[in-house]
Amino acid sequence: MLNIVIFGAPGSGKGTQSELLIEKYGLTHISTGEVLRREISKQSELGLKAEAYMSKGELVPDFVVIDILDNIIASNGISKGFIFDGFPRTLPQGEALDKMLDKNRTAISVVLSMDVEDAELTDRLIKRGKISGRSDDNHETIASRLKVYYNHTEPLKEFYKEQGKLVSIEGTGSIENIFSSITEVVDSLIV
Ligand code: B4P
Repeated sequence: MLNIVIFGAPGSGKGTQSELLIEKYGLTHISTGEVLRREISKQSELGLKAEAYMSKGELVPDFVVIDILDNIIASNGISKGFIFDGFPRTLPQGEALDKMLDKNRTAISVVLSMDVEDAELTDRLIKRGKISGRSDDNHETIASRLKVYYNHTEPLKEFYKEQGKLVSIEGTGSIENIFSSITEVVDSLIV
């Protein structure tokens, strides 16, 4: 199985590159952000809880997203592999993911860390907000999401570096060129 974690700050291109990866490698895409946004649009109990955090740029509590992940992995059974997009975002989520995969006798193959400067991240998210109308893509919320990223998510880099799974990807430039650096890494794992 090929299990890819696509990792990076908000706006670093995780969702964008995941779409290309699914198409090329036929993996099952798991985006916790998308799952949560779907629940918000349904105004489900989970969605209403999640919205309170997301609209402020905060992370949804670990136990909520870990539970979501556990259910998705269990209901998908054994596939060709997964792309984890936007999960894990905290150390406890990283530890939980290792356990969930281990339970299914598999493991993370690689963690692709998308490197992009803060000014570029903000610029991209502001642009996306104008098109998509996403309520968390405004200056104030973006600043808080970046702060949350550096405080809670970035420490995971060390966790994966110690496991020998972290690969840094230059995340600035054309979407095609970035994808081509990613496929170089992924193809080297397949052959
Ligand atoms: P996510 O949905 O994961 O979204 P994101 O981090 O904001 O964006 P992403 O990195 O996917 O950017 P994209 O490719 O779209 O999270 C949203 C929120 O959900 C979080 O803030 C949190 O509250 C909550 N959440 C999700 N997962 C959670 C978890 N595990 N635990 C707790 N809370 C969780 O790219 C952004 C823009 O840039 C797009 O418009 C794109 O077109 C553009 N772009 C991409 N690549 C580009 C390039 N190379 N050049 C120029 N523009 C580019």
